[in-house]
Amino acid sequence: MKRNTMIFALILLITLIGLMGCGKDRQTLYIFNWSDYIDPTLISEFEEANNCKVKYSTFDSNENMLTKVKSSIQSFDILFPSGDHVSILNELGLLEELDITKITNFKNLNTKLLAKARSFDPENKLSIPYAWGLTGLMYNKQFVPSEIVASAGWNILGDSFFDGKNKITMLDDAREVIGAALIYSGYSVNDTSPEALEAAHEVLKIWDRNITQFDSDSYKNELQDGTTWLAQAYNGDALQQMAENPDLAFILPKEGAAMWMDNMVMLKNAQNKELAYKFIDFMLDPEISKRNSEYIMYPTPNIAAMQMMDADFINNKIINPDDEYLDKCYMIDFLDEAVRSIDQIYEDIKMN
Ligand code: N2P
Repeated sequence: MKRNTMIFALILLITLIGLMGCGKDRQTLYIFNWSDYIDPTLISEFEEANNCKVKYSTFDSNENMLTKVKSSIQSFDILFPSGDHVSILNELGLLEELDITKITNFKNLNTKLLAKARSFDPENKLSIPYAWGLTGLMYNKQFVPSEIVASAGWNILGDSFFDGKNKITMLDDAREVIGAALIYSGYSVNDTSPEALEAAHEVLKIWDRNITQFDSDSYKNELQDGTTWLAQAYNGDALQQMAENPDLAFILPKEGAAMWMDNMVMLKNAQNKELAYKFIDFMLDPEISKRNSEYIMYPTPNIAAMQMMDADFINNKIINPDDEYLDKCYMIDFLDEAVRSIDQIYEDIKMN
């Protein structure tokens, strides 16, 4: 064989081996997260750094996530449930107990928030706090006059200004909807006593006259074009929209708000546990976590990242309300069987 032919054959062989190897080594990580809840550039960076593929899917409520996870033939490696749903997934036996020694950046987490997380994950072994926030109201200033929103509380949802206009939406989430009515009625979002639920139910019947749909995603576009004027919304999602449209604004209702923490969990039947650990660790890197938080506009429980945040982020009262306001907020807790009465009221309101 001539020398050139031999070199060509050798290069061809090396390329073929390389291609075969690459195809075999390139694992896929399946992630299921809330919509608008990650900086997409981080996904490609992770893929490149780990020579892998990430199949990234999104959901718009814990309930939808749970239904998909329970029924899907396609399983996921990592999910991002809220605290109460960490408990629900665990009760169903679906969660992997994490080996924290594999998550070197775990040390960056705020110990106060880890303590809060113990209400749904008693040993901090099933879930890694990812972001937290509050649920309030977003509106379009072009359609809702300032006198209507001045010192607004949750009862703006029943304001006669909106009568017959069909311009209000609430989230498609039983805990959030009943939670808002509970807070307005002077109860905690976790109060399932008959008096509390009765009061919340009555309030919701009034609000419902103005509510056109229970929806956790399309309201974001609808607020831009005037299809919706006022919507129950998550604070960070609202800030993302407000950054694009100066007509949009957010209200932290005066009575207080529901609060939640979303978390990364690994499923017991995850196909790629090692890669899943790498992803969790990657997201906990202070620089990565800072970039992500700035993009999604939610505070991170990563204290090392928070310490590097710009003053604009830290001083933003929608992201970081004063302690005085936080004292009026209630973390949505796991309720076990008692959640059924909340679901029943929600179904009743949706049907009528
Ligand atoms: C992300 C909203 C997540 C907040 N778009 C609800 N836990």
